[in-house]
Amino acid sequence: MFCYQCQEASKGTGCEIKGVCGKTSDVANLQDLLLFVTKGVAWWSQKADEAGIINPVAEKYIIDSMFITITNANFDRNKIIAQIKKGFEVQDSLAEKLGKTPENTPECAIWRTDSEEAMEEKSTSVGVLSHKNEDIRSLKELLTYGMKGIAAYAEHAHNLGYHNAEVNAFMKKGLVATVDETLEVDELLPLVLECGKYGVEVMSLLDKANTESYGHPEITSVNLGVGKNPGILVSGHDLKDFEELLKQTEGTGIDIYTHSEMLPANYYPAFKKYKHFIGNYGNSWWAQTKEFESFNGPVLLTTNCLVPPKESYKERVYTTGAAGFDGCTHIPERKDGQPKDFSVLIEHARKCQAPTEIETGEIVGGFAHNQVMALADKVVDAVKSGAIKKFVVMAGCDGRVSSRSYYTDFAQELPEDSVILTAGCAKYRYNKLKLGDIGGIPRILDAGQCNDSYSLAVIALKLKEVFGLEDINELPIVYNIAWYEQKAVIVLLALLSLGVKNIHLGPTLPAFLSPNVAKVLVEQFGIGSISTVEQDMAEMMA
Ligand code: FSO
Ligand code: SF4
Repeated sequence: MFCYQCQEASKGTGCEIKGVCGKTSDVANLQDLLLFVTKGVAWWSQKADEAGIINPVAEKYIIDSMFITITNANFDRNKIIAQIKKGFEVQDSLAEKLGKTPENTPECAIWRTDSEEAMEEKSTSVGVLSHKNEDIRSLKELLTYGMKGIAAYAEHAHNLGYHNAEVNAFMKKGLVATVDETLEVDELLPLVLECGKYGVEVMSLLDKANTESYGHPEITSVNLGVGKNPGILVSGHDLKDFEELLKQTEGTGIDIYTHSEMLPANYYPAFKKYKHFIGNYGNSWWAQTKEFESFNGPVLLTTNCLVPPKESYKERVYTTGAAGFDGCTHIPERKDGQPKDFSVLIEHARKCQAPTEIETGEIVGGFAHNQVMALADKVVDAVKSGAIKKFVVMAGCDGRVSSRSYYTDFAQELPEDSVILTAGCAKYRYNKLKLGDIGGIPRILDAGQCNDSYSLAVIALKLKEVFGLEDINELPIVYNIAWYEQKAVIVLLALLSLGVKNIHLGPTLPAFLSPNVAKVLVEQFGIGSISTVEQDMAEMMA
């Protein structure tokens, strides 16, 4: 195996024996093969588009498969093999509809086998290192990881019935580009930036899907304590799953709590009406090894980030959608427009004790674009009067490494006339600090999940308009972003495509950036790493 797609890549270069995330070498290789087959599906699907054949099954397959290969989503070998086989079927059906095999068909579009052994063997030769030139490899992987992020957001939008044909078309174009051996660095770079543009598109689509389905997030005090009933804890990002579970547990005596990236579900009007929705339990994804234990009841992972569960609570872990783990019960997909069936979780919860309280109190969130715009006058006045001197975007992901305490310290040390704009699980490094408010505006404004970084961009663009500025970089906004997995990659590319410059990215720069590609990002976009809190503070607050 060789994988370097996330921030925790072993030794800062790549995992080669086993993933730091817990992914075994065979699963890592099979994920590479799944991507290979998905590229074949993209190739056939593009040909079908050219021939005017509508093929939504292929488009959904691409999104599902890319999402499955995201860090910490799916560790289930059998599920990945089944998805590879499904890819062959999707390819065959497109080939049949087209009638003849076009010329110059790439290997990923014709390779087939029924045997697991042959899959294992092939899987070792189609991974990241199959690209020999390190800059080409770097750009193709950067593009691939950006598209994995797009896939995740497209999947959530799809589940709510929202689609964007242009995003789907770009996914195919991007995937096909990764198997085109003729493309040079100067042809791949624009594709990476184009990927960012579709990142904005897909986040906008998901924003529309979420807000039209569940209302605009609003300022909310989220309870951190627990009730007396047994509960189900929901993690991941999928709001449709969350809604269906809320409905199915109503009146059962089972309470519902959010964990990690599901926290922002508390901010949506449509979910507030459920009395058995108690609040948020615990912190960001990596704290689950302790917090799932003390929760006592079943846990539903709707997406990543799943840490390989300990035996002590593994039988309480359920997965659905792109998430999967060998030995954990998987809740099947919706069929014929019917909701998912969560009855096994509900039955399980009945036999469990109520959660053990690990904290009490409340945190405030719900500052997505609509809510912030409702406060626009206040915000603009505070900027004009000098009460707010800087906005600091600290969005992104959290992770396990101890050096991430940098972000807690950074938030704590920020001058009192600065406001943090956040989204994603990165916020757990500072969202429980008592940073106070500026004239009623809290100093930490949480817009929501990582995809709600879109809200932060909307807010920035609106402020640019209000202040009559030419360039988004003239705003008193600095960016100190933490990354972990591939959704943060698309958030970063999306910001670059909006023209945002001088983003600080930490805690370390991606291992998949070759020195030359990193140099381009530094020269063209001023991307920088982080150093010490003191030094970065001096630079960013200047
Ligand atoms: Fe975090 Fe995980 Fe949302 Fe990621 S829970 S790390 S960027 O999946 O997607 O922020
Ligand atoms: Fe390693 Fe990250 Fe890849 Fe897991 S996802 S194998 S931790 S680089």
